Amino acid sequence: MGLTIAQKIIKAHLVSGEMIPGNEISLRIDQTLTQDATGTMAYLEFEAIGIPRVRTELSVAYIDHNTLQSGFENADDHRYIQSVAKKYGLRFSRPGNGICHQVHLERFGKPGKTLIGSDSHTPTGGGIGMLAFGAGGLDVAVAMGGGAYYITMPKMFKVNLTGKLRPWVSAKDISLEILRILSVKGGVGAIIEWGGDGIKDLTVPQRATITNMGTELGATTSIFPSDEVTREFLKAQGREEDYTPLCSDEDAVYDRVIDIDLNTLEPLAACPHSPDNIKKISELKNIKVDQVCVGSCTNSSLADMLKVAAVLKGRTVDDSVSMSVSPGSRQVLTMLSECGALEDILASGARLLECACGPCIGMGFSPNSAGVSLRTFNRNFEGRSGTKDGQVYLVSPEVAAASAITGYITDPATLGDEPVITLPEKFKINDSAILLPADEKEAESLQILRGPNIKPFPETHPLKNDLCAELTLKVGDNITTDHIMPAGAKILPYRSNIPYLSKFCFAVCDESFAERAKAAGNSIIVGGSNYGQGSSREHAALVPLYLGVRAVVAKSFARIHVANLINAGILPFTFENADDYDKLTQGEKLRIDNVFEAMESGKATLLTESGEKISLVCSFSERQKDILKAGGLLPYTRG
Ligand code: MIC
Ligand code: SF4
Repeated sequence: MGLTIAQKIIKAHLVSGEMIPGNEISLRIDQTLTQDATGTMAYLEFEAIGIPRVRTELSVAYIDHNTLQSGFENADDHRYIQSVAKKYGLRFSRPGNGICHQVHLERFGKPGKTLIGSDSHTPTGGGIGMLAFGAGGLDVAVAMGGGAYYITMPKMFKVNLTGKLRPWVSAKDISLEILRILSVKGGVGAIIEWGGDGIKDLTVPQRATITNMGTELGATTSIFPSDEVTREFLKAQGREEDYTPLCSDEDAVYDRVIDIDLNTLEPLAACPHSPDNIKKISELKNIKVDQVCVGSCTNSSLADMLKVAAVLKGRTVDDSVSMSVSPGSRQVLTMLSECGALEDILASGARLLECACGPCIGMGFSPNSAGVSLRTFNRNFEGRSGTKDGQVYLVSPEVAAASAITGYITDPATLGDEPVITLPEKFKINDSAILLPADEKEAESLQILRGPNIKPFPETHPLKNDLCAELTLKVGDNITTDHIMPAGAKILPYRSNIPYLSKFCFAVCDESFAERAKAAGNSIIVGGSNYGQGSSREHAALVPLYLGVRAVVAKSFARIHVANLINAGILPFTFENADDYDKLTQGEKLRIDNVFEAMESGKATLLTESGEKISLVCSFSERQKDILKAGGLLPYTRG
């Protein structure tokens, strides 16, 4: 039987396990990346593991999330990460150099390699034929130390693209269309391979837009073949030698095949507050726009920026609209400036923000009260923008620019012919903002620079056989890690200070949760389906651990979050019968007895205060059982 692209890469990197969907497998990891919001914790964990030098082919520490530096906290964390990178053998991408995924694609990504990153959009690398996964910081720390990365062997989905995108329709619309088809849970447990005749016209940055947003499907990752388009991109980045062709076998078998005819696609939008709440732009009539933001790791390539500049050229942003543009990297910004397109953007009245995540993670540029914000980003979860009642729509750069001009959600086709943009044959290469590590000898004497914002890792507890705890919070379906551990300019500086962060845990859903959980001592959270979707932030597990959460019982879990719960020593259980969710009431006392036995049999019983017995299921590999018994991955790894 032939193999899919992902199966080929998995086979070449398999350390343990059988490639049977549902089985736990582990993979050798060639490259890692971190960003600063998850990086400080990941490097503290790496230090705690105690390995003197990273053992990957390449590890890069990016600074792109917490670039506001409104106090000493971020500056201290950046200095800490820089000193770690220099000592332990990582490259360090300075603040301002760009968003991790964009820079990694430009400068480091290689077809056929494995990459894990402490950021859920690491699958962006799939645009260049990498097998790239988002992971919790601890998993990245272990991989940096040469340890394998464990996943559940996924199913294989294939999306066949036929035809050609019509004018004004873009890669973002393909991402939104697949979200419409599959929903935010439709990719759970699967790797999505993109193929068909239609991909030959998609450039690497367009492909990367699609693999980036595959994260919103809940997919393990997404991948494109490595072909002539890939070679051209690598050549333009001055690294054609990194090219290797990669495609699936003719007789590869897929669990599901989805066809999309590009000729029929129209500009789309994900409406508030979920990336799968898809409508056609043509259906969104008379919606006044207050804010437009172009950028993020989804749509900040040179081509995206040139398109926006071409639409804005000779026009002005409507008086009622505030518009921001954040190029994805210093390379993009430099080239935009050199070709004069930056002038067109500035002349229109748009504001230029630095090459960083910025508004995407609520680092400034929050919308006005109840304001409608059109963003070329990948997530529009409630409150993520920093404005709780902000109405965020996810759209393509083309729709964003057209709407900025008119002040209403606008189909760009109403502006006339789509401007033609030309991409350079060679990108401008200047890696001066990527600092190299010290050599091993010099590294020995280097000091790690720590600031007072770095607080100790939460206390871990070896697992007890009986669990008696209060149900301190009951939440619904599709709870995101932005609900569990919000981000934004006010909180992000404290990513290395779990006690401080804990005050904001679940604040979007229930401001009194943190106090209640602390008072309860031990607690259980009950959730609906797809619990923990969204970001890879392990803080969404470490903070509950700090607050005494010992188990989460849900209808189903998102992949990275459930791994983070286990890594934090928190038990994830699912309802055997989803309707039993309704039988539980916040505030009641719950018991789960014989936890060790339950881990072996895969079946547990939850006893409620009223004497009700609810059947739960769990499925842990031997390794996961040992991690849970030890009280988490850190005590397990330390031994
Ligand atoms: C996000 O887009 O939500 C983030 C911020 O990039 C996160 C990482 C984090 O929380 O630091 C992600 O996607 O993993
Ligand atoms: Fe940054 Fe937004 Fe991309 Fe997350 S999704 S890495 S916050 S740009």
